[in-house]
Amino acid sequence: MKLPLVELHLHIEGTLEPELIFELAERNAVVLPFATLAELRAQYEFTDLQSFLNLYYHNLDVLRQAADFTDLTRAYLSRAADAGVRHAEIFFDPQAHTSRGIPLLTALGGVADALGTSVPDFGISTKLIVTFLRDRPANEALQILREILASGYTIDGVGLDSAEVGYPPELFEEVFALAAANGLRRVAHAGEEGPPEYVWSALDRLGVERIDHGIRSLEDPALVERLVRDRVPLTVCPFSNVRLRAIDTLADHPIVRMLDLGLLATVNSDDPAYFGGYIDDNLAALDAEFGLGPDRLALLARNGIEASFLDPAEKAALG
Ligand code: ES4
Ligand code: ZN
Repeated sequence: MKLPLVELHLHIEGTLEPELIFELAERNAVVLPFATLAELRAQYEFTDLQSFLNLYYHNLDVLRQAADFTDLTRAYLSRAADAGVRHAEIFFDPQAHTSRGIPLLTALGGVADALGTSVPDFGISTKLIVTFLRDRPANEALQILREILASGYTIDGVGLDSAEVGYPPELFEEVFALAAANGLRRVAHAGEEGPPEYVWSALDRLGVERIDHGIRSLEDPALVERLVRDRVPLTVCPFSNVRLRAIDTLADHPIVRMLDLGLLATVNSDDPAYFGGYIDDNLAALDAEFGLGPDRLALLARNGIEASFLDPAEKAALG
């Protein structure tokens, strides 16, 4: 029996596989700067977060109509079902689309359409977390959140992503306060490339319930103590950390140390089309590298369930 997996750190835009880029380019008559899949794949060598983000935002140019967003999301759900994912809390970056002229509700509507039938079609329950690009103005994020709240679409939470260093969480206090006032769950990328201070700020100024990545928290023992005490989940993405050079090699990854410290660490895929695999691939590689064995693999699966935004009865039903 496959472990019941929960995916808590997955950018839907980061599941755009090279084959689908070419298919959508043809559908929408977009001229790509790459002639072949091999030429595109040759771009997937990253030196840091920004070098990845440049390609990630660029490739999104092929997503034009609501159906494109639906197809992208359904392709992810299909792959996730194969991995044993039973519940996914999915990030969606509105500004990656509005900033290039795609209407907010075209993009959001297309994703929401696919999520609306994820249980009957794929056996996966889902939540939708709208993530704001921290390297764009907080006012723009506020405007988009207000539009979503007025739109009739239901979202479950808000998050913060994109280039981290130089864009501390507290810039988004007003956005997160509005989200909290509307009953939305709150998460933020912090401590990916940025310092432990950004993790403190995400917790104390934005009131986030989970930290996305958070690997640099290990540099600050007082922060580790806080995260352990409050059982604040960290959504860790090993392949991402290695491919974006936050960690040298998988053998250097601190996931086992995090578990040993008592942190509520989970394993997730981030941008699987870019980083070499999905949640099952991440877990298999960690198992091969560290000999996790069935007990620690099961612990990681249980941590994912605990760290989710499901209610207690739904958590119990999963595992
Ligand atoms: C991201 Cl790996 C990562 N970090 C920050 N922002 C992102 N957006 C998509 N992937
Ligand atoms: Zn991420």
